[in-house]
Amino acid sequence: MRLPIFLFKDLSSKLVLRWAVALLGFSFALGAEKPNVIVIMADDLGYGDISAYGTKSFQTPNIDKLAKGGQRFTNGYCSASTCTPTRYSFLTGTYAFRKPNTGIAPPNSPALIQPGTETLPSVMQKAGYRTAVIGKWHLGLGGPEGPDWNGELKPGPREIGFDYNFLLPTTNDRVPQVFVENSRVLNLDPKDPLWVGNKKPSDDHPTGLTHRDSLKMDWTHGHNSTIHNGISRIGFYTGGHAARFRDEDLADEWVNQSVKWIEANKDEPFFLFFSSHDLHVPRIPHERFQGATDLGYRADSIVQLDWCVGELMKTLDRLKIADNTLVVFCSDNGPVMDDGYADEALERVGKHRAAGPYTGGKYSVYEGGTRTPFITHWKGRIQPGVSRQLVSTIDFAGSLAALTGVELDDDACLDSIDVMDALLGKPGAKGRDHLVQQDNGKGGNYGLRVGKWKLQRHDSKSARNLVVETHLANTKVPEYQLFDLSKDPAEKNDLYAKEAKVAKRLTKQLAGLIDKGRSR
Ligand code: NG6
Ligand code: CA
Repeated sequence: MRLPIFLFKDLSSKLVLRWAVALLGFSFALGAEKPNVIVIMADDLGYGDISAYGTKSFQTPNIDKLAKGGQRFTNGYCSASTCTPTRYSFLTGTYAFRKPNTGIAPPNSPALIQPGTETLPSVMQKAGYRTAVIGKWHLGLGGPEGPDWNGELKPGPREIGFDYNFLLPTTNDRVPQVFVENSRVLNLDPKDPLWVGNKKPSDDHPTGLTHRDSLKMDWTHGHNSTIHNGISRIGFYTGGHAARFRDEDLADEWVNQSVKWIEANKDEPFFLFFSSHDLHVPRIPHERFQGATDLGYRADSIVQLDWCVGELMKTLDRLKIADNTLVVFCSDNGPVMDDGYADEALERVGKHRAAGPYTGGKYSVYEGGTRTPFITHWKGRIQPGVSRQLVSTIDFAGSLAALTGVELDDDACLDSIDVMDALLGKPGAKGRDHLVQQDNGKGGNYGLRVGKWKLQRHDSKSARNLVVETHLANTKVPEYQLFDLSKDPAEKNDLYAKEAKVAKRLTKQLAGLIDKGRSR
């Protein structure tokens, strides 16, 4: 029996199509690589804060080793100069300024990333990875009414792509001092429920104001509410005593939990977001690191962070997975000296310049706010060297999707660019051609980096720009400024009027990038 010719034709073209798709998929999968990935994100670490980036005031041998054996970026950025917006865009691949309420999250903040959002970890899950976040979260927990501290803290990381989480909920200068493992507060005694709020729970509740003399580290601004471990914090809490940790033990806990999780997942591709709290305030390093430097607890916390990096790398070597693991080291925003506690960071800074050659730091859209240490390391795979390519923490979603063979939906990760080849240090590989920087997202302060040019835009008249070299200062700046970073890395010489053509082009480009709602 002969099939009618049109049916045969139809069948064959369908088959050919199917083979073509299968073949394509096969070659795509062949091209895909699935190394383990660890992103180590420091907190408030500036461009000049480690010896590999120039400080001579103390040593960071483990991070230096990472830099020496991998690519050390001199144009590596986080996307914002405070924590929450950088972390939001790191995980979602979308600039935080596109979303309302993504500034510094308060203790009772609801989850800022909604379930269903494509995220860096959900991309990795699609690629077949096991995923975890261990350390500081600061992206809110729970539904619109905020976290149910004594119940299930959902949505949280596990609803947006992480298989496992072991967290400090916000920052350690904010209440409460408890760990969240998956969706629950760890070691919580139901007979001693945890209450968290922004009003004093009773008249006799001790605070940093009423019991200032009892504090082991004094506050300088804010941070004068509930006291735990001799340190007063932002916000109030009662109960949950069995669940509370000591500030001194945080770094050890992150390392222990990470080593345990890596050991348990070493046989599958894994993605670990190691979210250090060092060197955020209150800077209370473990006793064995107190006095490690001559600069006080701020630099001692950097040495503690360096130890953490060393422990993670040792673990990879011990498990013989270092040559199959891409390690990234970065920061969530630039440096700050006095961020609310009297820890002598400024008094003992000496010749150390936390932001390196750059002006500004945390809270600022000067380069010091977002240009930070940025290192990629993959033993045997990334050739050691220094890269001048422009890369940002916002690019990991797009870059790792490309590496692992996951196709991003058009409406996902709206600003995450595939710069994987640059991250891997491939010769001739290009990074981004532009990058938008922001501060905390409330004031409308932006930076636009294009080649050697840097445009600043300050929508608010009272733009805050903290200059770390001297003291916390509110500097008044014009609405627009333009700098040539090749000649003026410190952004001192405003060329906005003199270079009118460039100024006009970049002003328009920045407005377009903000208004268009996406840049990918
Ligand atoms: C500020 C805090 C500062 C720090 C920052 C968040 C005061 C006076 N200042 O509001 O200490 O906690 O928020 O830092 O309370 S971040 O790195 O998490 O963005
Ligand atoms: Ca931070």
